[in-house]
Amino acid sequence: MPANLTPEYRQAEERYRLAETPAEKLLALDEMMAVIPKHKGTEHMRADIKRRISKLKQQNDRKTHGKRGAEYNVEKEGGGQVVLVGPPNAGKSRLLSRLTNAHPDIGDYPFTTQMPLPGMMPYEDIYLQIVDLPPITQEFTEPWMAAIVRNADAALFLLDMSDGAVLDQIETTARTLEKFRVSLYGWDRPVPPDEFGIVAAKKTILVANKMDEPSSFDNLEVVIEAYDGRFPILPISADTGRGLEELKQQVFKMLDIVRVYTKIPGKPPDMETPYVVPHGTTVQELATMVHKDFAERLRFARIWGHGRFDGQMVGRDDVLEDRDVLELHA
Ligand SMILES: Nc1nc2c(ncn2[C@@H]2O[C@H](COP(=O)(O)OP(=O)(O)OP(=O)(O)O)[C@@H](O)[C@H]2O)c(=O)[nH]1
Ligand SMILES: [Mg+2]
Repeated sequence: MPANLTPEYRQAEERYRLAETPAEKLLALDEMMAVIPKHKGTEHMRADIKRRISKLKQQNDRKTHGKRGAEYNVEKEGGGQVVLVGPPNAGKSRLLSRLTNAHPDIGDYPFTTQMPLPGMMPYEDIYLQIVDLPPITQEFTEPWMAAIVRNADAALFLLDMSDGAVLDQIETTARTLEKFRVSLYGWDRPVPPDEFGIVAAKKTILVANKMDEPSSFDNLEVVIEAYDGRFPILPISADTGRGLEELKQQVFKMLDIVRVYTKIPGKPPDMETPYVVPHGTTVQELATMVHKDFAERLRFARIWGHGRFDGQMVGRDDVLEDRDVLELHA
């Protein structure tokens, strides 16, 4: 089966070939893994990359006798993973504490947060994962953050709007992330062309925080003027709660996921625990998630949902929409 490798993958492979240190090799391998097309034709290649990654990590562990710097990853949970990025004191941790059940340290000094902290945000009948991160600055940005941002489904780019230098905050954060080959783009705009060998372009909302401060209003005008074309800009106050409902809705939209409820023929649907899947998922793909036997044994399906008549028969390739109820027949 052809591997159909993309230019991004070829670039990462080239970086691996040119890498001189184990750390560079590991970074390139991580990138190869992130961008390699995931289908049957690349199965062996992916296994091989994984093997090389774990071998390098083992060597690394042995060499440093466990003294290497902290490294973290955050396992995905719920319908999607959204990271909080931004400069120090923007209110990332305060926002996490408002949206989720997590209890981060919040402080009026920079670098309060030193390691990732996830929390689960309820949204209607599902949970979305929000991950608080240390700040991003030109002088110091935790190296392990790049992998976490790259691996996330989307980002919230938080700004302290009471700060007169807010345009600098945006520039510095964006430039620093680009050094780690991550770019942020407005989720409702087209994906930008790859100019710098960017490995991951992340869907983003620019979240203008601290709108309860009087100085924030003028600064908001400035940010809108400069960035309205590039990012959706959402004014909020993590303190007063202003804009947080709108934020939740936009996060759900940005993730581009749908909820599908399943139903056994002759029984009422299970409205408690939907499957949360990427928009574009087909009837056949969902059926296979419900039970692997459906891969072969699915005869037909019926859908109750938006834009369909109740119990409409649909084909395997039909694309599911948010809140569809799906009845599978083997
Ligand atoms: N007025 C106002 N203050 C806020 C708001 N959100 C956060 N703060 C304050 O801003 C300071 C920084 O908040 P944090 O949540 O710790 O900021 P952070 O972005 O997590 O900072 P780092 O962990 O250093 O990156 C704290 O004193 C918060 O109380 C807000 O909406 N309005
Ligand atoms: Mg913090």
